[in-house]
Amino acid sequence: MSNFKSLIFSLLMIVSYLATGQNPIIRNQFSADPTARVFNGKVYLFPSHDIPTPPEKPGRKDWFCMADYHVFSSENLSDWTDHGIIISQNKTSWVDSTSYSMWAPDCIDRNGKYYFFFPANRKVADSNGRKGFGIGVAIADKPEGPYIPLPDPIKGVNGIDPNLFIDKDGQNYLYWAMGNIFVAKLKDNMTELASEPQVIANLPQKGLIEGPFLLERKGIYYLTFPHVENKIERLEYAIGNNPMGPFKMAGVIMDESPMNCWTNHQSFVQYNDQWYLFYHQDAYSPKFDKNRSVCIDSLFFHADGTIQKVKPTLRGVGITSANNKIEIDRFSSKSNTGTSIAFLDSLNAFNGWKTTLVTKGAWVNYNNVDFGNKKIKSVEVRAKSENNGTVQLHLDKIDGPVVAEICIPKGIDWKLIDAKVTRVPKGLHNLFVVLKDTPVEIDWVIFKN
Ligand code: FUB
Repeated sequence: MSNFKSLIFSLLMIVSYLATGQNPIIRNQFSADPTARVFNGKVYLFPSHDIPTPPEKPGRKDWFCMADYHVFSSENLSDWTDHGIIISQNKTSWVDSTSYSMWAPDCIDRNGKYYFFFPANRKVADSNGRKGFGIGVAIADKPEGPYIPLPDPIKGVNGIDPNLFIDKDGQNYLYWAMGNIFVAKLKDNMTELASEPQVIANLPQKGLIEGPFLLERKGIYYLTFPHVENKIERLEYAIGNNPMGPFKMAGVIMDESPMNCWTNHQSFVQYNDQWYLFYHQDAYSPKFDKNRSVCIDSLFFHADGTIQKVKPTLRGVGITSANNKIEIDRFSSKSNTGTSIAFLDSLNAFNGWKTTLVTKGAWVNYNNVDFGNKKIKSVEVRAKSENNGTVQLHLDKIDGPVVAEICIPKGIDWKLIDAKVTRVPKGLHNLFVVLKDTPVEIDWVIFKN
């Protein structure tokens, strides 16, 4: 293949990659610190890109390691397109290209341009003799890029985790962290401060070191951030009536990670009339929490404007087409006993998980499967069973109508098994997979017309 052809081929491979549904939403790489934004009717995701530490990285090997940023987009919050690398430490002149320090970014549109803000370690000290973290800006005409980084980081800003907010009166604000949470106004060129940085007061004095994200709803300004109240971070917020504060602590948005991931990092979007919380966990790397993965769940407000606590789910958000692989290990609910979830391949977590139904009557439920309006004729299951196990597929309720019964022939290898489907009503249904007899392992389920 010529170089040109191979370049086009690689680009197509990146652009056509779809990470289908459920949590985590990005399934071909680690992703963290998600900032989600709605641009041109689509949701764009600007996360950090965690990688396993390469041998050439100087310093700590058990620390965050990030060399570049990707951008992703989705119209349905289930299928995510990876648009590839937009900024990297090797191609940004002010960044120390050996630092692997491309931490939490943000992006915002202003006057027809897209401004991508990202922290990284400076190559040389600034005019005050400071090396450490600076915050750079890269500019594009489209959310997917290409982004052109400015040659220098923003003057007067030392810190991490930039977050942008444009108020209704058109004033731009930049938030960031460095021991405290800082805010300053930004000029209309989005690249220079328009006011002296000020520390946001009245926030927790201990354990608040990073991750500001400001949102406004119905005249209330919500300053959200991760905070260590106990041992690891949880998501909290404070409210005020001005983007620069004062703010008053208002509550917890998400408790500490059940997987014990030390960090969390949040952003919020309203899309098609629903609010969503983007956050991260360490689902693909439970033993090393510096390799994280972005998740989404729905977010709701109480009538008084306070935020309802969000419980992280595996199912996440969005509708799954019955004609796509339904990964039932990302279940919405399950029986109290008799089920277990494990990696398919402990050496490659990105291959995903399997569900084991162990005891008769054990079940998992996967919500919001769209069966469309064409007749469903059959179902295919990737499964195995050491003793001819059988599962039944029910719709809508655990004791709802049985639409298929699938016998998995005895064997130790994964098999694709087809079964006939009867009477599937059109449209959206919840799917229940119930074990009829002896144990089975299931990778996915897919329906066919
Ligand atoms: O990803 C590196 C750092 O971890 C981020 O900048 C923080 O917000 C925390 O998630």
